[in-house]
Amino acid sequence: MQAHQSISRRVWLQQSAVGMTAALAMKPTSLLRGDEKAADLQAGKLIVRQEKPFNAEPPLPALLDHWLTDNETFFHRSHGSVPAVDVENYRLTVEGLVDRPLSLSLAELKSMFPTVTATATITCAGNRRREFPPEKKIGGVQWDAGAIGNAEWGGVALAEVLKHAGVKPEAKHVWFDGLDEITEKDHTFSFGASIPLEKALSASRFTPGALLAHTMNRQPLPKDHGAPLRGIVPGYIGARSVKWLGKITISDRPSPNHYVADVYKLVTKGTPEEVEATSPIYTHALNSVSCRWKLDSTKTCLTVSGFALPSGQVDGLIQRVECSLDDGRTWTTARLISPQREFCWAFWDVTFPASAVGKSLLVKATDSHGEIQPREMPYNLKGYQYNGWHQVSLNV
Ligand SMILES: Nc1nc2c(c(=O)[nH]1)N[C@H]1C(S)=C(S)[C@@H](COP(=O)(O)O)O[C@H]1N2
Ligand SMILES: [Mo]
Repeated sequence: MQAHQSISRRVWLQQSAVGMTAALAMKPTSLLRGDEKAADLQAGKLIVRQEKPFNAEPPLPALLDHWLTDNETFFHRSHGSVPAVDVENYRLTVEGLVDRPLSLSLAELKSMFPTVTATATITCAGNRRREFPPEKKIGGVQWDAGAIGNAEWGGVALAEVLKHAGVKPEAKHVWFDGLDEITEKDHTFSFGASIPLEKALSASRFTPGALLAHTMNRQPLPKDHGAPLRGIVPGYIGARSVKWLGKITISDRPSPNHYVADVYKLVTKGTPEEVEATSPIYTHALNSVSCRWKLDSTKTCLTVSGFALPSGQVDGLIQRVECSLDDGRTWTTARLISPQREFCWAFWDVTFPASAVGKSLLVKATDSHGEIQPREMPYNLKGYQYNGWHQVSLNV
């Protein structure tokens, strides 16, 4: 216990030092220069935000290398250590308000239900946390904007498994429990999440409402990303996509797990009353970020590129991405240059005369549900869902 505390204290100190420098430098301009970040990535590096548990994000330019993020480039976000799962004896259990509780091996899961794939962007609710004003001293992993990635997930539709188990009429929520163990204040528990049953049973044109995934970009799901099986909930914050999934429980209420009942809520004071009265975050917010910029060979044009993510509602697409070099007085519309798909990010670029070098650039997006990014995101205690206009200084 003693050892554990001193390690986490050291990590915390390191982290807050990093957080401070970053936060001070973030406003009004970003620390992140496109070329430095690309060099980092060539060395095969993720930016480690925390060693234990391992939390890391790619440099921003690397996000744009492929619309489907390489598994090696995909951010890692874990609240505890990666559990050692004995795949031979692994069972997924389904219990609670069902007619037939299930206990399924991986082989059974794969053979009993059709294989489906879904392309979905997963973003951590804490992505861009360090852009909240530094005086608010928001704790937690100090993410820049790289805690996001897009992948083709393969597995079975959760709805099929639930149909097989037979969901009782009073059921309203689906709980997920991971096989990892998290210790906080002498209390050990698993990571958990829940989603409304309606989302679990829904299906859109491209994807089931939720997936039990065992592949990521057509490769076996990597250990760090939840092998042998994880939930994937397109359109929802990453915290609802439970890795190392061990148990599904059908209930008439949301999960009592810490990560549903106490955190991942937009609260400002955090009193028990406020937390209790606030519903859990489900869908992720509309967002956009500029990730790299480059002068052309004749040094007459500067091209800026980035990603934009529609809010996680069904059928959401990015409608418009706009950039401003004059603090939001005038805006230039960017081109959308990638596939556009529900629950997925889109890439964009915009070209300015070279005189843009040295200026500060703002970006904001609008989606097909009419959501528009706010200039600033109102404060919340845990620093979730930052989606204020992203600002960088264009230094080359
Ligand atoms: N079992 C378990 N599942 C988990 C987590 C965790 O700590 N334990 N972290 C969640 C959070 S907060 C996010 S953002 C995503 C990150 O998924 P990734 O590490 O594959 O990028 O996993 C989610 N699922
Ligand atoms: Mo997260």
